[in-house]
Amino acid sequence: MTTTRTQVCIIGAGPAGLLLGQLLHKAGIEAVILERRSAEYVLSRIRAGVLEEGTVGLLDRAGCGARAHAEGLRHEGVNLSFDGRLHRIDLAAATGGKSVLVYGQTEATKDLMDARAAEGLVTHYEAEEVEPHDFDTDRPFVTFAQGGATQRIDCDVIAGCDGYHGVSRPSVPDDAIRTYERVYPFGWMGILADVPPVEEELIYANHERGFALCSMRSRARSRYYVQCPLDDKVEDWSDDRFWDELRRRLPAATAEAVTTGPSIEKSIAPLRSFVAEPLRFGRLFLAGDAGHIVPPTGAKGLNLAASDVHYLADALTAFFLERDAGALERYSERALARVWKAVRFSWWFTSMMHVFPDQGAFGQKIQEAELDYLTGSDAATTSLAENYVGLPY
Ligand code: RFL
Ligand code: PHB
Repeated sequence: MTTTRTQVCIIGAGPAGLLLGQLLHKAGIEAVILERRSAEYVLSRIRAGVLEEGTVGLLDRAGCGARAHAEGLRHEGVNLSFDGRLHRIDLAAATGGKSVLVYGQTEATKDLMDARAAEGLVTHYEAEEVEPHDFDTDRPFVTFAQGGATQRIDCDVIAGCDGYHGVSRPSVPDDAIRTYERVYPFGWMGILADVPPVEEELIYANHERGFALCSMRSRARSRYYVQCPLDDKVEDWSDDRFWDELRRRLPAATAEAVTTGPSIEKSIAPLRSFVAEPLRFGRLFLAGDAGHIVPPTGAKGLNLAASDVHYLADALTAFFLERDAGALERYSERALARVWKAVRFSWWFTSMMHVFPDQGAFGQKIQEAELDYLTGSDAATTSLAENYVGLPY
């Protein structure tokens, strides 16, 4: 077995792991990343599309923000559709000029991967049987297999950035962790197509047939979603069926303006709220989807991964450069305070926009009344807007 040493062993090369690697490198702290999949596979997962200003700021700090600024679409508003009409929320007016940046997770991930490669930093892709050990001591290590050989990385700290299905969280003894969960009784069927988006800004649509979302990746590439039953398969959704269903859930004028075209990607995502507490176990730290999941309705998942990484990079910098072990102790509490607010927002937005099995005509009317209130009240609009653009760190 070959043994090497680093300061931080990061498990997972998703946005959380890659961003943490860059921020640590900028601070002069060494890190190695272990990723189960190939780089191409990681880049083929179509996921988030909306970045908060704080997330873009972190990409800048990591030296990776240039393309996001050049190619991302700055949105100062977002649309809500309900009861056959479209209502624009002016995010900038409600938040003193804040906006969001529409820039695909795959692009941000690629920028982070490219920067890592340019600096010659080590990432082991297709690492198998990754396992964290002895993180309840101050000499943790991680083992993994590659090309049939087992390798060991000795480190000071392990960062579990390996997503919801990763190995880090399950390595923690059951009695040291508490989890909170809500599974929603529906999923999102998503489609990517090289057609111009129907509107300049996103549309979140409440409809009695189910939720729909009109999003985009660029002025020439659209990303659309419709709420679907959990047991639906991608094969159940021909392109024609998808476009018909999407249009039925939008106001008539918007539906008519939808440009359809062949899909280039289709997938179904289940919806879940999940939080693990705490996010620290001795020298093992969870960040991003490894520690919490939100339904995509508020576009918060990737942004929360970024804010965790912000707190974790700060704590690790204080630990390694200033010998401040207290910073590590405060990480979980600091990160979770922001996480729970985003979990609350995503749950609330999901509850207001989707058709639930038991909601009936009464439930539909209550949702419409809430949306009417939300769009008619400055206080309620401001509350939605400040959460949507992202709460401060
Ligand atoms: P990731 O992206 O899941 O990356 C974890 C990485 O760890 C690897 N891994 C392992 N590596 C080594 N050993 C193991 N045993 C491992 N197990 C796993 C995985 O291969 C992977 O590369 O987690 P990370 O970095 O925390 O990032 C989180 C985000 O990816 C996620 O929160 C967002 O995609 C959620 N999300 C959205 N977030 C937003 O902020 N805005 C959005 O608009 C938004 N839209 C979405 C979304 C997620 C979606 N899906 C499919 C769940 C839309 C959808 C449809
Ligand atoms: C996306 O573009 O994939 C997207 C946008 C907003 C969301 C979720 C997903 O809330």
